[in-house]
Amino acid sequence: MSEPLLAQERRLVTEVPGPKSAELARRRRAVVAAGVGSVLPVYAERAGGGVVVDVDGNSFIDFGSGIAVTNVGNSAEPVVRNVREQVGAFTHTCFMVTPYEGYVAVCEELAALVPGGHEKRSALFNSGAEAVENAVKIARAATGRNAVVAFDHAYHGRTNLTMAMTAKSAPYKQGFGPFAGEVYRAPLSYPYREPVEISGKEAAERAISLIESQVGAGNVACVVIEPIQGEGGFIEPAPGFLPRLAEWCQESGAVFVADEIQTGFCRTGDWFASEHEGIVPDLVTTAKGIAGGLPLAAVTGRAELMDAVHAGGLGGTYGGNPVACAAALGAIELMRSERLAERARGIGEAMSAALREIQRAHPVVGDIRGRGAMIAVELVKPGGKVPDAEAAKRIAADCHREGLLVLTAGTYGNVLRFLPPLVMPDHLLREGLDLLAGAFEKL
Ligand code: PLZ
Repeated sequence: MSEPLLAQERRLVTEVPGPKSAELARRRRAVVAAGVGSVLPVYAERAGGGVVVDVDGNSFIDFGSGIAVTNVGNSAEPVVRNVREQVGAFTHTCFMVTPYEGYVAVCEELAALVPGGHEKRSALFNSGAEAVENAVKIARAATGRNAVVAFDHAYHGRTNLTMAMTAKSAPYKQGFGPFAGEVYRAPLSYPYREPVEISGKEAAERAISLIESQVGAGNVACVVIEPIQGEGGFIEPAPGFLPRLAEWCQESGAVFVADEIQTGFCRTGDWFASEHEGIVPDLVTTAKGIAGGLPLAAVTGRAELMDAVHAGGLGGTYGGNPVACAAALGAIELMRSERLAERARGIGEAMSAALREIQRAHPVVGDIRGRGAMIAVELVKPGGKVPDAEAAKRIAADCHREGLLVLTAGTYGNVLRFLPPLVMPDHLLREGLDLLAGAFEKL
């Protein structure tokens, strides 16, 4: 790998936020809509490898990757190189007007990387929500059916259709209805919170029974699920849940859509989280990690489903923008050459070991879960499983003050999630985990 662009160190030179960030926050209040939030009130100046450096010169260890986007690190060399070259050549023609090679090359990579040996096609978009919307359009066109099944705790985006598919009301849906119709919610497998122990297969049958009775098997266009839920709190269904759902879809003629927007591109220790149980989804949605920070998303799937849509039925001005495609090709190249899936597994082992240590000393840690470099802890009031969102908020705030960027998640806001860039040097990972342990000590 090329030299990291920035000193890979945690460094605090002012209070957090520092004076320059405070001044930007003042300007922001006057012109930026209040509905757009930020986790940390520091303003970024540079970022690279495993750190984000703010305008005051503070360097934060990054356990967030911009919400699972910069898997290859920020400003990764092959991404920067490809983007520079592409910007110099042309920035946009619109693939629907004058196509270009980068789009085709990204679809070739997707055909090779997405699970399954079948013939595949892809269509490219700008954001995760747009990919999910298009997966639903494709499933409806291909099946001639309407109903969409999503799950408890799901997150699929903030557009009208994807808001309907997203489970959590505040902040995502509150006040924004009415929502799109024909979206139905099924119960998930959430091992930590099952009232009685139930296998993955049994949890799948519970969901299937509800779908068959309340939606009708013959009405289901698609079942959409995150193999490990992201915003929902890194909920990993019990083994057997996903395979049974996929099998039911096949039996019923419904399209099985894996939303791999947060889990994809080496994050969980495989190229895609579906691989863990050998699932071959009919359609896969990707975004985030695909392009090293540039906006790009895709729907990839069985040729006969994808090609069921009439010519001109899919598109958008910027979908598969050439600069974003160039970035994706650089990011994928680096994931391959640096074996980032393997690296994610190593990060996962280090994080899980450190978190188990923390759990032994702090009963507030109810559950540790996730896979690869996508690990979370669910915090509860000791002695039971009552969610403790306040503890999550306080730990996150302490980490931020100490120079470690962490994110929260979960339906109850009581989950701390860790998503370091997969290129993070070991010493930063260790320092971050020590800071986290320190924050639990102070709680
Ligand atoms: N599907 C599984 O994780 C985006 C959202 C952050 P977009 N998750 C981060 C926020 O609060 O807006 C996400 C996801 C899964 C779809 C999406 C949507 O992707 O690129 O944000 O539209």
